[in-house]
Amino acid sequence: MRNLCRIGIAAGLALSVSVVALNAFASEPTVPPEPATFPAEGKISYVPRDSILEFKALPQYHEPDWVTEKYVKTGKLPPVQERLPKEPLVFKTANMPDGIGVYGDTMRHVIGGRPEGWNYGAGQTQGWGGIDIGLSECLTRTAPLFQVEAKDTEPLPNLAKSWDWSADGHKLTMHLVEGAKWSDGVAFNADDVMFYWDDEVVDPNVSPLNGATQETFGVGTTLKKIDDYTVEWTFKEAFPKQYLYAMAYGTFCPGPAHILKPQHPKYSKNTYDQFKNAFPPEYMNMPVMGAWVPVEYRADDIIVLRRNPYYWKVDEKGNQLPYLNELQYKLSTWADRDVQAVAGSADFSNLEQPENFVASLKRAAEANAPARLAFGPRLIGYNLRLNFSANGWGNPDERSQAVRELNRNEDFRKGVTMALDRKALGDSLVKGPFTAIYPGGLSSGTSFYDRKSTVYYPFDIEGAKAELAKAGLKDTDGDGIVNFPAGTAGGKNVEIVMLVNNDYTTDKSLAEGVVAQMEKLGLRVVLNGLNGTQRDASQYSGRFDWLIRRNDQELTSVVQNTEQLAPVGPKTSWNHRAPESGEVDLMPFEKDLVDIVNKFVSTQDNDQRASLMRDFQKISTEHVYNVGLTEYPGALIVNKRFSNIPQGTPIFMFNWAEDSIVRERVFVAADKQAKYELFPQELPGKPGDKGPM
Ligand code: BQZ
Ligand code: CA
Repeated sequence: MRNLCRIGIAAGLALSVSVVALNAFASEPTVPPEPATFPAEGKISYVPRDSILEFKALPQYHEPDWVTEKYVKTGKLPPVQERLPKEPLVFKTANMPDGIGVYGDTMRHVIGGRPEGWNYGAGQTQGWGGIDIGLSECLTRTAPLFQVEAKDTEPLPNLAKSWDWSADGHKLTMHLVEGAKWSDGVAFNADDVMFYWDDEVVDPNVSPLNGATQETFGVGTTLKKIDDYTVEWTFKEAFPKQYLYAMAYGTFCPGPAHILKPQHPKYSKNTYDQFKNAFPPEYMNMPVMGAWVPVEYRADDIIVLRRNPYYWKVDEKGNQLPYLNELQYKLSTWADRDVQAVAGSADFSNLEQPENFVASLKRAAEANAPARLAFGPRLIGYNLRLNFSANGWGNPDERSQAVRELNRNEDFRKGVTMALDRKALGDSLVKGPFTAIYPGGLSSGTSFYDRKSTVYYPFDIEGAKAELAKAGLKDTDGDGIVNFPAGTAGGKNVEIVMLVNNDYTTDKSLAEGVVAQMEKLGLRVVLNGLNGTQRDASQYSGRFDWLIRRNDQELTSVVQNTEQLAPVGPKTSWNHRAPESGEVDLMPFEKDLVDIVNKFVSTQDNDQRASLMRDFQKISTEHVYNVGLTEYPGALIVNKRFSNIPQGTPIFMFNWAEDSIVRERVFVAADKQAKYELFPQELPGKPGDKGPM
């Protein structure tokens, strides 16, 4: 009896299991598995925020001897103390890993982008890879904050040397560095700040690079000039200290108004296009506040920048920075950047494409390896983003409109996310402990991440098909691809156009993986592969159904680019914006996300902020606001001859490592200096000159 009974129970169990399988219910949502550990080096030694820099006058100042000999003594430049502000920005020696540096040498970058021109404020890229980061100085600075504990973090002063809140918290008075000059010797002041705000951010016909809009600083926020070195913000919320992050790189980096304003349509006969294109890559010596000025451009070959003789930062001995006389940007590919950095023919790379991990690790492990390679936290992630606009953003045709309606259908989104075998996607990039299952939402490497608040719909192809059926999709002509319902887009097969950045092997690998896995689900995905610049243009204008995009700061730091977490304004979300004339057609769960982000911005209570981000993570992953693909750690590769590279610098957090390592403080010890400078003892010329002075 006992045996029979046991068989009976076993059979019964088997039967019940198969019955459940037959119904093919979607597998229950769960939390993502604990990611594997990997060999992360470089523990960060945290420091107090105010141990990094200060503004103060010093008893004396110095410059490279050749600048004195060749330029000051010949009357081409005023003495260095006249080229510095009353109180320059002083980097504190205690925060410099290798202390006070010496002048000389160059840092050789390799980039995969190409310069459109120097008009950053009107949306032109200079090719990325740190070139715009070095040229653009912004009101505040956040990248070096990776070394400051999250709880006592506030953006660092930069062009804004200090700020005060009004008693009611609705006004913020900002004091600008006094007496700083553009690289052509013209004074920097509030007119530069106001031109950027009024004529590039608020002007609806201009979109600065990295997409700042008025809503980036809060709906209804205004800014006005008080005097040459004082501006005043007015906010709807009280004490929205969060916006100090938006005043850092990417979103508040003013250009030279004395050069830009005469070309702006408000002050000239130029069209907006003519304004945007008024400073092509060939236009040399564009005035900057950054440490180096472009003096040479050879298409598809190289951009060379030379030290800015008016740079407004010094070390505690009064040495005017930067220590490095030159930066080079070799115009190649992103993959080549890794190869050249480990080989020693270039000096820097953010190792962010897993396809290069093994070869880079091998080369860097060799005894005579020219470069140091150190992994940081898992902060590089990719999302598949669905265009949620059903009211005209990007002017969709009938097919694309029908896809957007599907994108807005939660059953459809669950089907898509459950059809993804994320383990296979990660393994297709690199085998080993690096990649992790990433359902979407905040990066697991950010301090706001909470795995238990992250909803993960596990890989379940049958369950995914059942979700598509619930969304009303059937393969009515039996060719393996589901069809739109009759009367929608002609009842044809569902075809989805997916925008991808062709400049990265990783973007293409993931895109091909998604296409293959969606085919099994019964969706036809067609790739639209464009280079970075064209991809950005198509994405900003909403010309996509689906988009594969590497995560930006809002998901890797939360406090930077926070407005990009949800459609808090007409043009803040990556995948849901307003059409030219109209509102963002928010879905109910998106309204919840917008509320959470707005609350996050206007509270400084750390516990409440952490709780709000847990709510954000739960709602955004439960409703599949974006479809996570994979995430993994990046590694910083820097040539061993450089000093003052902070231990454990992440390649990406508040910003990229080109910002976080504070290049203006990096130096090469005299006995290690190489003869790589292409314009030794040269300084930038006048704006528009062909080359160095
Ligand atoms: C880092 C970065 C510095 C942009 C860019 C590029 C653009 C995107 C993104 C990265 C490159 C490098 O990223 O990949 O390692 O050097 O430049 O800006 O992907 O196409 O639009 O957001 O930062
Ligand atoms: Ca079909």
